[in-house]
Amino acid sequence: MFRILTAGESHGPLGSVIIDSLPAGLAIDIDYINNELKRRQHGYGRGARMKIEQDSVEIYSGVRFGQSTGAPVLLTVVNRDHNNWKENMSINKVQASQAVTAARPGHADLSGALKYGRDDIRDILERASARETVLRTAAGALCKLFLQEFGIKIFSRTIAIGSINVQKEIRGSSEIESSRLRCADPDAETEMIKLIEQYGEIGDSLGGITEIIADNVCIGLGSYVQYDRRLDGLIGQAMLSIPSVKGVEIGPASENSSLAGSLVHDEIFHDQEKGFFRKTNRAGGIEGGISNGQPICVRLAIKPIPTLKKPLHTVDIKTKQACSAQKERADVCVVPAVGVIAEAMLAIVLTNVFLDKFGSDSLLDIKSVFKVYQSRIANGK
Ligand code: EPS
Repeated sequence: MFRILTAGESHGPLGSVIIDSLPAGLAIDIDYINNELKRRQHGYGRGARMKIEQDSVEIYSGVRFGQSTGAPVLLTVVNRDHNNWKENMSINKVQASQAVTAARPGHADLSGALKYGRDDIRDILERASARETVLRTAAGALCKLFLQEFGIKIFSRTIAIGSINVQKEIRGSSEIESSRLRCADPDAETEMIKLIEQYGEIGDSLGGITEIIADNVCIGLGSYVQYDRRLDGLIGQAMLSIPSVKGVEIGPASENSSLAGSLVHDEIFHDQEKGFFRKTNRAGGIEGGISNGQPICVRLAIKPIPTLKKPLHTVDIKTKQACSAQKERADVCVVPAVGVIAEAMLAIVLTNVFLDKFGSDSLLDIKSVFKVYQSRIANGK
């Protein structure tokens, strides 16, 4: 079974990820993986931490002479900021540093400290931190390389930051990649940057909406036969596991909920050249828990991050006295970064269901099974 497992604290020496059951024979392009990490770090509204880190991977297993071998792949990413945290993150017992006791509303701080019985919230926030998503992005980059072998490409773009919405329908373009907010609407981008500046000045944070699209996905990934094999369910779980993501929609789901069924469902057509096809994609590429050959479209509602320079009211977990929440250095807006992380999560989910359908040991074998399947589908059977 394909799976990934990460380890590492935000200010620990490094993060690591094991990618288990990646098929053998995949060309591993380290520059591609590092570029994905760079894309995740990019984005106006990130805090000072992103000026310290220059994320890049080291590969320790599962790759030989530039190709995956089928063995578990171990990737690591160093936290440069660890140099400033050596004492505070010591593995060995040292003189205790100042414990964090003021829980931040909206973070894992209070529930985590109570659940794990810790009296220093740092034990919670170090692992709950979104720093962990650098490792998912690295694993997702390998999955993207795998999916590209079958023509599947994944994009993301910013749709809204705070109350400012993008008006243009552009995706996967160089404009998005060069935009500071992954947004190809320069007017909206200017307004968004102003808003992020304003919120940064007053010590507040901003959320938004991002869209992720997978193009050229074959028909038949996922299944309706069990609840935990439904592709939309798997995507929902993966997306909601990204810190700050609080809502997921497949296709224009909220809009569909207020329309008549006759206006929502994508009618089916057939001709010699195209085979079965649709003229619309209101299902967002998934029907009955299975990919239907249309682009998979996912939108995410992202909450404003909970670490605020303008702290909220809370309680000290030690003294139980009212106080202000812990002030940590923080980002103002993470919407562009979430887009890149969500691309990685979609790639991880699609790789999983793809390997489930077409086998998982050798890229060569998977390609031949895929070819036979594609010709059966092309014959409409
Ligand atoms: C994060 C807080 C900030 C973010 C961090 C996530 O880190 P710090 O507390 O060191 O300033 O920058 O994100 C990353 C380090 C990253 O690589 O994305 C949090 O509390 O979740």
